[in-house]
Order: sequence, then C-alpha cells, then structure tokens
Amino acid sequence: MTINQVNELLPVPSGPLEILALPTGGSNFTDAHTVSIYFSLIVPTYNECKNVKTIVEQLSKLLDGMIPGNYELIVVDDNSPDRTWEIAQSLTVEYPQLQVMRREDERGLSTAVIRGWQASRGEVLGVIDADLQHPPETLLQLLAEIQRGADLAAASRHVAEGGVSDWSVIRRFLSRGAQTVGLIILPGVVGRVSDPMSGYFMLRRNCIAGKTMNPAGYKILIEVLGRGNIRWIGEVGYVFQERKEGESKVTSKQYIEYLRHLLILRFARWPMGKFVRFGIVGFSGVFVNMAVLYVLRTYLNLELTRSLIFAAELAIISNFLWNDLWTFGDISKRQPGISQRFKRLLKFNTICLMGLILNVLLVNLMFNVFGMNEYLANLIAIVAVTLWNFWINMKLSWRVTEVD
Ligand SMILES: Nc1nc2c(ncn2[C@@H]2O[C@H](COP(=O)(O)OP(=O)(O)OP(=O)(O)O)[C@@H](O)[C@H]2O)c(=O)[nH]1
Ligand SMILES: [Mg+2]
Repeated sequence: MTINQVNELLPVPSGPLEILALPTGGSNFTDAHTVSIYFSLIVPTYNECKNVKTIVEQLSKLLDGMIPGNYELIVVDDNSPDRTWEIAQSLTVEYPQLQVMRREDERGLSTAVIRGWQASRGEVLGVIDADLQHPPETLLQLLAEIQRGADLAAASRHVAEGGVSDWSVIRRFLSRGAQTVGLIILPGVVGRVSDPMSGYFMLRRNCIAGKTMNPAGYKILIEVLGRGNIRWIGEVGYVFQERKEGESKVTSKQYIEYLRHLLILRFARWPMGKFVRFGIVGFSGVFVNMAVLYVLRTYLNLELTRSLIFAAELAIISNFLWNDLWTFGDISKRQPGISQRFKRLLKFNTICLMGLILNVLLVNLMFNVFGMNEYLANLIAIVAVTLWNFWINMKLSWRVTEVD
C-alpha cells in the first residue's frame, strides 16, 4: 500500500484578481499544475476546524463516485486562529486531490474564492461553504446542468425544492430586501437568477477568463454575473441547512459592503464614453435653444410661449441628430433607413418631453416641499433628468434590436 505525503500548501497568487485561461495544446506541460482537469471546487474557510474534515470527506466521496481523478478540492483559509488550514493540510494524506491555501496578507470571502480559482486548473470552477449549510449532493445536479450546456449553474433557495431551514423572519426580510435593492440598482445582473445571494454555484472557466474581478464583500455570484460572459444559467433548488458547528461570519457591515459592490458594478457597466458624448450634445442644445429664441424674438417678433416651444423643439431635433450620428452612431448604423431614424426621433422627443415634466416636478418638490434653494434644486433636477434621459433613450430609442 502506498502512503501519500502531505501536500505542500498552495502558493497564494498575488496581483490583480484575474483568472487566466487554461493553456491550450498539451505537448509542453511539465508542471503538474498546468495540466487541466474537469472540476475545481473551492471551499473557503474561516474558523471551520469543526467542519472541515466532514465537508472534505463528503465532497470527496461524492465526486469520486462521479468524476474520479478529474477534480480537485481547494480549501482557501484566511489564517484562521483555530488553525483550520493545518487540519485541512493533514487531510491531504488521505485525500490527495485536496489542496490547501493559507492566506496571511488578504482576507474576505470573495477574494478567497477568486484566489482559489486563480490557483486552480479546472475547466469548471465552483464554490461551496465549508459549514455544511450547502448540501453536497446538490453538486451532482449542478454538474449535470453544466454538462447539459449551462455556462453557470447556481444552487437556489428560491426555486421549487429550495428553501431555508431555520431563518428568523428578520433574516428572511433582510435577505429579500437586499435582493430588491439589487434589482433596482442592477436589474440586468441581479435579476438573472432567483437567488443572487447564493454562495453555492459553478461556472465554466472560459466565462470569466481574462476578466479582472473587483468584488467588495460577500457576494461572489453577483461579481461573476456582473463581469463574466454568461449566457445560459441553470438553477437547482436546495435547502439552506442549519449551521451545526462554528460561527457565522455575517455582520451588519456586510450590508454596506453589498451596497458598495452593487454601485461599483453599476458604474463599471455604465457606458462612460457614450454618456460623456450625450452630455456634450445636451450642452450644445442649450446654445441652439438660446440662438433660436433670440432670432424668433428679435427678428420675427414671435410671441414668447410659441418662441420657447419652437426653440425647445429645434434644440431637441438638433440634439437628436448629433446623438444619432455621434453618441449612438454605432447603434444607428445597424438600423438604417429614414423611417427607422424617424422612429428614433419620435421616441427621443417623447422621452425628452417627459424629462422636462420630470424636471418641473422635481424642482417643485425640492423647492416647495423641502424648502431647498431653487437654483440648487434646478441643478440637482438637471443632473437627475440627464441621467434619466441618457439611460431611457439608450434603452428605448437606440435599443439594439437584432438578437445576436
Ligand atoms: N477564506 C475565508 N472564508 C470565509 C470568510 N468569511 C466567511 N468564510 C467562509 O465562507 C463560508 C460562508 O460563511 P458564513 O459565515 O457561514 O456565511 P453564511 O453561510 O452566509 O451565513 P450563516 O448562515 O450565518 O452561516 C464559510 O465556509 C466560512 O468559513 C473569510 O473572510 N475568508
Ligand atoms: Mg454559513
């Protein structure tokens, strides 16, 4: 019988949180770590000395039955005071597919998972909690989803057969509240899965290879959905189990971090170049408006209200033309023809008029109800309405209609 040696600790990757693609072609692999395998599962731990043995045992048994020799388990421990990393390392004698990373200079759940993925060599990357709250059996269904063709498979408490076992009303409320806030700030990310707070999922490595991650806080799934290139998502229901050993690391600070994370992602997804151009065009519209008003009043002696309406309308048309040719030129090129352009103009016009009404309402609210200075109120309203105009116009007037 051969006796295995203890595996060396995995070196902690440093530098940007970027997951590299696996090398292609297999001829010159000399280092064992560059030979790819099918599945790498990260088990992040902090003070889980009472759970780590059981979780490693259960996961190994399960995966040995399904993909023997074709997976690795990576425990990423943040130098736990209870020495979880040491216990995990001693387990590598019995479980040679287990590797352990001990981080001393960095902390935090999300970065632990990414550092683990960086050091891994799996084509499919996964994460599971160490505290046995995530039932290991669900892994089989998740892997089946990937094998069916999904890019990402997430375990969910909010689909059929999913749930939470012993959560208090307050915790349920906070969890749903956080999800709702996420849906408002980042609908295109948070709305893609039924349980965006899930910390139990797997995905194809090539969906995030080459992307630099920048997660704040706990919610690694949101980071992956926000930055990755993910089309097909599979969901599998599971019941979040009670924690039997060890302590929760969830604190109220994490709610703030979660909000910060949503805003960082929102900003990263905001098309800054287009927004700046839209702002410049908007600014040019002020001059068009003023010039037309001057001409109508001074040379044509038109009555004030009519002049204002004409001036505003011409400024809107001028803004539309610049935006159509410049700001959203890449999109309009794909929707050629005069009738298409006219449709875009109608939508733009309607949205701008709604923006004008919004502006008046906002200023009235801030000035009359909250007693704010009227110029400051107008300034805030202009900023808010510009954001509104940009976003809604991009989504409706210059929407890319063809499906790729
Ligand atoms: N490496 C590392 N792991 C962490 C850190 N914080 C939490 N973990 C691990 O991440 C997993 C989830 O953390 P928990 O504190 O159980 O969070 P939770 O399951 O959302 O909340 P509870 O229901 O209260 O347990 C567990 O395996 C923890 O040991 C951290 O800062 N670094
Ligand atoms: Mg837990």
